Amino acid sequence: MRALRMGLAALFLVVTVSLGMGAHAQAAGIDLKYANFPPAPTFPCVQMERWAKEVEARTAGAVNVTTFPGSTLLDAKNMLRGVMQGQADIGCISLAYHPGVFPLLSVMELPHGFASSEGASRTLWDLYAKYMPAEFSKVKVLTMFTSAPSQFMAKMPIKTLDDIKGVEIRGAGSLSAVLEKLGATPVSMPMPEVPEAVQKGVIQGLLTSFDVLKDMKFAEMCKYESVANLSVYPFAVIMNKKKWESLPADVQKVLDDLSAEQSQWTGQYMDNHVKESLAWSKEQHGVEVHVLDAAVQAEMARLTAPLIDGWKEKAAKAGVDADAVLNDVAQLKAKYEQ
Ligand code: DTR
Repeated sequence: MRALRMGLAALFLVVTVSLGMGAHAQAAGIDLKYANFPPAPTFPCVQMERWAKEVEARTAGAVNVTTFPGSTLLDAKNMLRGVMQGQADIGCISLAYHPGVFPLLSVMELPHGFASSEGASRTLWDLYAKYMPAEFSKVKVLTMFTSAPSQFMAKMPIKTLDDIKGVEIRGAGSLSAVLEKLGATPVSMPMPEVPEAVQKGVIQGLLTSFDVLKDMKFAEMCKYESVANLSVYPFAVIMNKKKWESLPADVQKVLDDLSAEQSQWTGQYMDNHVKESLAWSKEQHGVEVHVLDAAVQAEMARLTAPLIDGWKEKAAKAGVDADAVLNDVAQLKAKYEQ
């Protein structure tokens, strides 16, 4: 009897110890390959490293994330397909690089006048969570975020619309359309190709957020910065669907619980980093920063407003309730940017 009791106690001990090893014990040894397209110092890669660290910590080391910045595993153009086919488990995509593929969430490329990456990133994530658009049905979305508002960085001063008339400037997707409406000559290409295009004189400048002045060294080549506060660029971090389905429920929960937080973290990081990058660029490279006059900014808003109608038409054709989505964007923007 005593022996039986001791045996039961030993069994109880074994069971509790193995349960106590942590909820992720069953998941030990999960390796995830995370691909990113721009260089390691840029914000999409900084947020990738933060995400990897958080996931490893929150799964008590059961999940190991190997990161591949700078197109070392997949480049910008192959990212979406590469993740769907499983060349990488996770990848970061810039929605603007895939015109027509995201009829609903491309709404975030329109000139809504977001003042911060945090406000725009949280709006983007809430929109995704509310609509769960079919355009992402073939992948698992882990998080979303946006760049900060887009500004001009150029080889020559830009103070009026005349200064960009016919000038070759880089913008991707809807940002190319913005440039076209403003009378510039838009040139579309993924971010990693832009430094060489500026160097070779293929383009005279670019339209994106000021973080790249430091992170991609544009401060050396584009000495004239103009604050225009044009559209943000939306990004999505996606995972191969089969890989996602193969993960234990407790690991899936850790990743799901991180989504909204990661979106906000990235927005906050970006907003702070833009300030830091501008200060560094002034100090190290003596860049000149001009805030476009209110009248010029108002004229830009007037010229780009028709892009919203263009989006509505395309979105409606894809079965999106465009007015409802635009209404949500306005409400979320007001909520997150009060
Ligand atoms: N230019 C946009 C968004 C963007 C802003 N900063 C970075 C840094 C690295 C890659 C992209 C971006 C874009 O090309 O997507």
